[in-house]
Amino acid sequence: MDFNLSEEHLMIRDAAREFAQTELLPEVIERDNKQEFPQELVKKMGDLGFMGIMVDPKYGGSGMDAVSYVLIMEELSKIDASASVMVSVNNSLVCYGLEAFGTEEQKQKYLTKLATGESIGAFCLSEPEAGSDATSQKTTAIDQGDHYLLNGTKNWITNGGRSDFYLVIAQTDKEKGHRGINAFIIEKGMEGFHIGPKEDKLGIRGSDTHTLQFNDVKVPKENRIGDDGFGFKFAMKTLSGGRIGIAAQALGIASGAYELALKYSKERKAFGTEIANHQAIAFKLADMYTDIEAARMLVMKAAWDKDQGNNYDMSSAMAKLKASDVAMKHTVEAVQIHGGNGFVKEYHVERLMRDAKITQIYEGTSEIQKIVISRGVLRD
Ligand code: COS
Repeated sequence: MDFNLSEEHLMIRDAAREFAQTELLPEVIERDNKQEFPQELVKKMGDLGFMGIMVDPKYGGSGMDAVSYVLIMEELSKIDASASVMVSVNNSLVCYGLEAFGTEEQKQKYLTKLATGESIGAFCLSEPEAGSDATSQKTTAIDQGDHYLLNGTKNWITNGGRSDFYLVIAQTDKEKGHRGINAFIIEKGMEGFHIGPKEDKLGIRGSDTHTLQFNDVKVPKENRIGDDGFGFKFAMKTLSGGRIGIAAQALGIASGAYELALKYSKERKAFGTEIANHQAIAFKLADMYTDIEAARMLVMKAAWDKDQGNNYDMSSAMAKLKASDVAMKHTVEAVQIHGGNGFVKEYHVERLMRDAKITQIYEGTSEIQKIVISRGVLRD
């Protein structure tokens, strides 16, 4: 057992840290206020290889492992969770989904652009009445011989307005239940595909979240991913890796808030000394550090499982459950340590607290993670 990071991993982490400090930090508050994320920054992340971290270089990716992915996600998320969710969705839902299950033609046509950051992707599973209950898809894709006819609505789609390619889950044969669900690649601009208004959110406000509408969209047969009826398993397998990304995002939000609270507590004075010298604050820092380290172990274990080729359904669910709870709990504590300043935007911790909440919700709520974990425990 070796808990040390390799030289290569340390270099990757430092590159992500440098990028986050120099490129993301300067205008992160403005982006949160204005609810936008500029295209130049997406391009820069693409140039650094952050948009196709685990993709084979033959498809334009960086060919790194899942541990590297987690390290990059943590560093970006310490500063800007809106940037990191864009990276996470593109990498672990869209690129992974296409690389693992797409045809060679689909990889050449779509993955090569997504992995370099030339194009961005979105993953469309959630619906007004099917988020956690993912088998209850109301979006339909009816087989018309040489194409499918897609109709329905998808909600809370990350990268929804700015993506070029969308992986859309839809019900082809209702009689067959989850075995009648398919996944399709939809291109922006296809007739009948409409992008709805942007959501006004509590957190990750820089990230671009939309409702999408599909009205009689003709989807060519070759845009289906996998065999007929593979769509639900495609979504589940892809989300297992996505949960490692969101767990790493939560870890980054927590450790970013911790670092700010630690620094602040060594500078701010009260009762004649730095507040870190008061046990009330020192114990909070101790709890934060311990919980963050515990979350890091679970996140790294999930990434390691993926790199080893082990099943990571359980480990990714445990990592996301733990890291998102730690992020929520300790961003609140970071605000508390900052006192009145914690409530003010320029100190960053209030944004991290708002950003933390979504990590307990998207890519499977904490309650869904407990379903996955408890089923695993009871099966063993
Ligand atoms: N990998 C491969 N197959 C999987 C799988 C996985 N991780 N998880 C489930 N499946 C398969 C099952 O084996 C089953 O197939 P068979 O009937 O052929 O055996 C099928 O999928 C249905 O599984 P199950 O019966 O467990 O479905 P449930 O309706 O009980 O739902 C949960 C299972 C709750 C785990 C699933 O719906 C889920 O993860 N929901 C949350 C989805 C989500 O993350 N939404 C957020 C929006 S996306 S940002």
